[in-house]
Amino acid sequence: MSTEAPKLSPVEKIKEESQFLKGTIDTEMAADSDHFGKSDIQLLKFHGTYQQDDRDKRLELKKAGGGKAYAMMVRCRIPGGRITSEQMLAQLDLCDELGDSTMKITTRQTLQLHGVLKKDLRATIHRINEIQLSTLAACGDVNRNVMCCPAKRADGVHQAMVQLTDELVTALAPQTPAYHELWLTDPETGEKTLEGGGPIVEPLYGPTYLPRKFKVGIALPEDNCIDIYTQDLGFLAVVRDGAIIGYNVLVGGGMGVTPALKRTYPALAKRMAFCTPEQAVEVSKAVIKVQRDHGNRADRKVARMKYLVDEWGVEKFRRAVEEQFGQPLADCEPDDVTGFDDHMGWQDQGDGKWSYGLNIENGRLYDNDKRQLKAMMREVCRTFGTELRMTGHQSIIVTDVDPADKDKLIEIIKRHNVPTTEETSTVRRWSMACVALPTCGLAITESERRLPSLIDDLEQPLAKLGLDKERFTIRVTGCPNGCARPYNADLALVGKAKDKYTLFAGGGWLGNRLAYLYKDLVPSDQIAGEIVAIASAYKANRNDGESLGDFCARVGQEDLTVMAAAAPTP
Ligand code: SRM
Ligand code: SF4
Repeated sequence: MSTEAPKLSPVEKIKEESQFLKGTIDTEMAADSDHFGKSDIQLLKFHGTYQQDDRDKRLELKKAGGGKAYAMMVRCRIPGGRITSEQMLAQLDLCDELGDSTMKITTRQTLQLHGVLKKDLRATIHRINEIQLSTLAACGDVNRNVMCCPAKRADGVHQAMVQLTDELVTALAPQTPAYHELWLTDPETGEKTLEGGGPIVEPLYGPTYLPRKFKVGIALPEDNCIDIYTQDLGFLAVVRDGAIIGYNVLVGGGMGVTPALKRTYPALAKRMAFCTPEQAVEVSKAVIKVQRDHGNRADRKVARMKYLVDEWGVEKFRRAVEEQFGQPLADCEPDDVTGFDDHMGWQDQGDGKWSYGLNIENGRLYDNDKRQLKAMMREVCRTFGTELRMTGHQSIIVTDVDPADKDKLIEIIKRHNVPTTEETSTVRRWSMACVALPTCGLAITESERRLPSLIDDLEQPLAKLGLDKERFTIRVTGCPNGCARPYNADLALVGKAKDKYTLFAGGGWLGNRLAYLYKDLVPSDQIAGEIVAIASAYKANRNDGESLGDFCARVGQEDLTVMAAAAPTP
């Protein structure tokens, strides 16, 4: 048997030779071309930007003998989805001036601009930093945006979670000065135009960073709105007498799968150990170091930490973490996920102020003749000037609303023809879709552009079945990578082939169970019928108080197929 170490993936070499993510981005940026070369595309991800092309235009451009309509996606890092009104206004200006005039609230509580031309990239990232936001580590083989329950509450529990979020962001951020050199320095004079940047060392990551992307989330047992079981590293708050005494640490969640490769699969995180609030940052560093040193750097398809956790088993993984941490950790407390609050509608903050969660369909902010979401957002920001918080379901919470101003907020929303949360059907409110076409280079099918009409087709039949108030998640993605976390939803559609989807059932809104493959290659125009049949079977056969996902999980794929075929059409 050969003892030779497996050949490293090409991305490892790019990282190693990049001088801490500098590469030749600067030279390429100065070049005339409308797009970046292969190596720099990989490095740019760490700086929060992806090179894409408008896929709606591919055919037309090909026929005309031209290239591609290249543009950059620029993603911010917005810990816990917290953003000021000024920052939101500036982002909206950016999307109009340098982007494609729309903005996307992502499934990890942050914002994405699309359609930024290469020539405008430096100005875009520079302006984002001017408003005290960053794009560093929004993508790439590092820790990404830290998710945290976005509810604004006057209690110590939520404040402690926010504090941990910020501590993690600082502790796990890359230190490379390349970011500041590239985006925050005047290209002509070399003068620093914004402060920042450390020495050329990465004490946590080292020169080749992590084998793959890494994601952290913080949740409460009764409120798993950030989907803790899908994170590489999750901190589940353990609350006693109204205070967080520590966290159950979960490791090795992840959604991505390549169906043709049996070695890939979605996985729920495993409960590993308990840590105190004071230990949490060092524990997260220890977990990252274990993945840094032992994660797979040869095959990016199995490089996420979930594969290491599974290969070793959680006990061996825990021992390695404890070794890095320098002392043993306590066992998990019994606390586990029991609820999920999407924070939509009015919620009392407990300090005399109110928060209003507004459902933003698939997180897309745009203006057209029918709806003016951007204009609405601008007026809300200018009128209230308060902090906004983005949710893990691609929606937004306006915080700190005075009770006397509640009607004013609703009036602004309605005047821009945006449905209030109360006017939004339950099925629409609990659905979400990833970006997919036309910008995502990996999309196989439509997702964000398909879901609204699918929901239109479901609303009436669900009402006829008396299920219009029933809460269940429908999540759609344009490929199996799972950006809208489909594999733990009640129902999910995953793009598999042109206009065909795999239908999954049996996850649940709690997020702690994987769904099973119900039907493969369902044509787009048959999806609504399939879902209505499942809903009808659920109506006829459910147990008292049973949710849709629980029902599907209980009966299983075969029986569900039979029941759905026999269920009356509403
Ligand atoms: Fe994602 C890749 C969009 C959350 C799993 N994701 C991509 C790329 C960058 C496509 C690419 O690599 O070329 C997509 C850009 C599309 C576009 O046009 O903007 C993309 N992912 C998104 C967003 C914007 C979806 C959305 O509509 O909100 C989300 C941005 C989150 C953020 O702000 O950071 C987004 N992606 C997720 C999530 C959900 C989560 O993190 O909670 C997942 C599943 C969890 C996980 O990571 O396992 C996810 N994205 C992936 C994967 C599969 C990773 C894997 O382990 O196999 C890829 C492909 C890859 O990395 O190779 C991917
Ligand atoms: Fe693109 Fe696939 Fe992610 Fe959707 S799930 S954004 S299609 S990579």
